[in-house]
Amino acid sequence: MKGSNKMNISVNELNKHVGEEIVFQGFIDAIRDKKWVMFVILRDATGKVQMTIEKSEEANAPLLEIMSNTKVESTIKVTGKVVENEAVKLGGIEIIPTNIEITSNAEDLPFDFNNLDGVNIDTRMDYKWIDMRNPRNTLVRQVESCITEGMREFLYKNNFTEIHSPKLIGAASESGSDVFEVKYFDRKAYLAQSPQFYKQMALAGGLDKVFEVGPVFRAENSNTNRHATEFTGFDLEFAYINSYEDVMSLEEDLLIAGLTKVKERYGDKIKEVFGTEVVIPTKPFPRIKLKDLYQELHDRYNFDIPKEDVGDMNAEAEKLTFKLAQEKYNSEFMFVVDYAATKRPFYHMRDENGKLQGYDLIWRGTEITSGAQREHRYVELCKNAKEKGLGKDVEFYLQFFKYGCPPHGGFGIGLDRLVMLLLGLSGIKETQFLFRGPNRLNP
Ligand code: AMO
Repeated sequence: MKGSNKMNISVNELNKHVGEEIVFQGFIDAIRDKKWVMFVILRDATGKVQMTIEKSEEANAPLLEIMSNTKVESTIKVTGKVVENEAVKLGGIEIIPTNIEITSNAEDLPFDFNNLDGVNIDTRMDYKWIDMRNPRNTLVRQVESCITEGMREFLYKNNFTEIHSPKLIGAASESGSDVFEVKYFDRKAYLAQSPQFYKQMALAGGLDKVFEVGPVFRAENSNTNRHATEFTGFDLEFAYINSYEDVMSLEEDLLIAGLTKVKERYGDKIKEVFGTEVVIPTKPFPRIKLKDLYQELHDRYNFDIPKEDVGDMNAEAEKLTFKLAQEKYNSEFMFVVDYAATKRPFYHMRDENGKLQGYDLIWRGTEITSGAQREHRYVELCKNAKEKGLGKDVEFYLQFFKYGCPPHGGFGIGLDRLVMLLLGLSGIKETQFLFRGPNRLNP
């Protein structure tokens, strides 16, 4: 049976079409076959609606026949009338069909996506497209899209230009240790660990504010709840700054813009589904020097940073930093500054005393950003690179600073981590559209 060629109406638009004949397409969510009537719950990305087929109506016999031979999660095209009915729990409306076409047949599902408790996370990832049908997971994708939209909007408004840098590169982009090597015809190429060098190159090219949202690859063999081998970086860089304070200030505004958008659109739903409050921070976020942070963590929580991490943070320190941020500053965010230059990349600027002009931002116990003023002076940059023992690999990058390059700075946010923390999810596997880790390359 072929249905109408009218435009499809989605669930959230149906109430505008009461009394009209419409076409609806979606999944079959549930079939409740009663003595006198068959209720079919239909679902699309915007919600659920009831389709009601009266058994006493002779004309409905072929429709009932089709539905009796169809399993839930098959997809359907329905032509029918939208009718108001107070007794219907789903929005007080129902569709009375005149034509039904099954557009694809579903087999029995490997698990009940409506009840994911107890379903192994690996099984869920194996069948991600089924796992995603749980409305919780739809919301994760919507929130990720929404925060990206909010942050993008903010940057466009502030005259940033979006760029797209290559992910296949001829030399390791940040450091050689955690880079994926790929065969590139008869030579080697690498997957970009960050758009770092290219966003800076754009500034040397005369664009003064750039950003990129794109894939970042890290060959880190770590199985933590916040590491992936491929994630989405939200990176930006801008020129003519006075210090890394300008960079932190811009990041504050950017996050406030993104979080405000999410709260406006999904705040209530996030609270209902995840039990998490979207808190809009106020400027300025607290800042703390690493040395003072160590002291506070020692005095308050009896925590001392292990020897090998001195000059840097570790996971435990990040957790306690959140506690401190809440207790002392009534903030969920904390900027940590004054990292040891030896622990940070060579492209971060140091002042005349060798003090690093960079920072990390910790949110809800996890690092979400690294940022800095960059060393834009060719001679100093070459010196920093040499000190780190970086030779040939960064030669091409150093060239960007040889022919004039404005003072600048920027940062990179891990978008997956941002969404994970925003929703209070237990890990990055739950958060990413398709997780990539040391043991996962599929689907
Ligand atoms: P960094 O290496 O700190 O800095 O990365 C920036 C942010 O990316 C996120 N992140 C990760 N997320 C998931 N899985 C991983 N394996 C992973 N590694 C990092 C974190 C981190 O804060 N070029 C600099 C940024 C800059 O200075 O502009 C950089 O890449 O949230």
